[in-house]
Amino acid sequence: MSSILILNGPNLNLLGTRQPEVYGSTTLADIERLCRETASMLGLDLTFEQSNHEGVMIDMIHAAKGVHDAIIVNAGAYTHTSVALHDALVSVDLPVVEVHLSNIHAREPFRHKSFIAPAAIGQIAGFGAQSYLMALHGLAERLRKSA
Ligand code: CA2
Repeated sequence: MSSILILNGPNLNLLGTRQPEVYGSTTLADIERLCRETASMLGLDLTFEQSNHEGVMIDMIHAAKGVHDAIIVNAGAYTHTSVALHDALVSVDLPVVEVHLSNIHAREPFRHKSFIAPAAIGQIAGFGAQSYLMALHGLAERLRKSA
């Protein structure tokens, strides 16, 4: 069974509690539940993590090597700032899918740049919690083809 790490970055623990006009009323716990339902339907093992700390996220990415088969990452605001997360994702040599709840390209200019994108096989943005489920479907197909 393929194993996927879903890694969430800063402030995503606040989802559903503030700024519902931007991020909706779905909480991170709701997203985790939906991801677990989809993963079990697709026959994927799932680890779901969140950290507000860049270094902790980097440690989790390093620890994924040899344990998980792919990473789905919503790096939150670190998406737009972190060369270190980019380098960590490249270093583990696993398929990475970048996800965002909002369409970062339709928001403020400072959100248009992603340091994660060059380390990823693809980016899904703008579909709310569905972005994560689409990433799981895409990876399931990719991992099935490469098995
Ligand atoms: O759209 C996304 O998924 C983002 O990664 C969410 C980040 C944002 O910085 C990125 O540009 C796009 C923000 C995470 C959630 O932040 C909250 C802030 C206040 C209340 C609730 C959530």
